[in-house]
Amino acid sequence: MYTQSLDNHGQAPVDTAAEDAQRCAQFQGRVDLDERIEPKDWMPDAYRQTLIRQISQHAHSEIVGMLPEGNWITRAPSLRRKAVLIAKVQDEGGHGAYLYSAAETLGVSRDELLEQLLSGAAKYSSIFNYPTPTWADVGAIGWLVDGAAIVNQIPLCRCSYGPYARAMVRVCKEESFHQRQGFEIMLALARGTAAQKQMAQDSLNRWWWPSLMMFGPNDADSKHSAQSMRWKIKRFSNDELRQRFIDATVPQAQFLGLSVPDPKLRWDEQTGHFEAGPIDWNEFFDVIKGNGPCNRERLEARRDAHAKGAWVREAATAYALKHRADGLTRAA
Ligand code: FAQ
Repeated sequence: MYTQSLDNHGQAPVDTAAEDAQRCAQFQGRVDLDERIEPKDWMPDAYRQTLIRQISQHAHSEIVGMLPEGNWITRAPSLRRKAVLIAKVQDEGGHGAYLYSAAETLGVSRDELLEQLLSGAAKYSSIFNYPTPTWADVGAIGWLVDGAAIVNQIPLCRCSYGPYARAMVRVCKEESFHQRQGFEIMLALARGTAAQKQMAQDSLNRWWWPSLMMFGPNDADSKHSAQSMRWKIKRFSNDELRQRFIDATVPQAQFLGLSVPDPKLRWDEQTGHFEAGPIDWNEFFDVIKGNGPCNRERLEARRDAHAKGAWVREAATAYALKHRADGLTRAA
């Protein structure tokens, strides 16, 4: 399509469609060469919007993800467990903060993103809509949920968008500590009394299938994967990463002496992979539509925390304005 602007000063008309196609081709060329895209670089709008969607959903997941484990801070079974759990939950808050900052480099404001979360318009990971009724759930979250997060996020360290990739490097280091603390809780319970081992088994039963769902729908139903892989935002498909997680985690469950709650799970000698039974996708889609066991509770907790933090934001704004005014007075 030709567009001729009124102030073109008699020059030849600009073919914006052709110009855009050329820029898109150049952009894809940079991606294909594994060059990092930085905030001030030209990028197709759809690439920008895909990143804003994925990074903000990821940030919201970290923030909402503080709630299920935060529930156990006051009831951790020892001072050491309490200190470790506080540090872990605080790390998740930090991950949320880096990710909101990475999203802001794409031209969206943190206030806008928070509004989308609090209004219920934005998605966050399905996994955080499940309850944590026992201490073993804290172990299962660390072992399985952080374990799944690592499998998903290690390839994101090579994502084509620089600020997201760099944030992921630190996040993955911390997730690795989180996964180990979770596994260590499970190990202590699995080697404890019969009741403790049962508690560990029950939590594995609760978290196994939702952890597999974290990787997103099957490849055939994943509407964003093909384009995100062309742009090297995603490096592997949902099913590839899910399989990687199953292959790494089943032997860990065997080491713990716990049973994976999947009667169809079997080792396939030919492929060299564990073959899992079918996932209940109705449950997954129900949870992401807002009908999981804890969706309402999680959003209410976030809204309540946001409202109670209003005075902190007001005080910080007043402080920043005062210092700006002081600076201007000194400069004058
Ligand atoms: N939950 O076409 P795809 C953590 C949505 S962080 C909810 O396959 P995509 C750390 C998807 O958004 C956990 N929604 O989408 C921690 C899309 O909806 P839309 C979070 C999901 O983006 C540990 C639709 O389905 N990690 O655990 C889910 O290509 C412990 C179609 O799906 C990340 O966010 C889901 N599980 O692939 C914290 C990692 N799956 O937007 C505290 C970065 C899919 O069209 C304690 N994100 N959907 O309305 C990603 O890698 C990707 O976004 C996927 C989904 C793989 C999650």
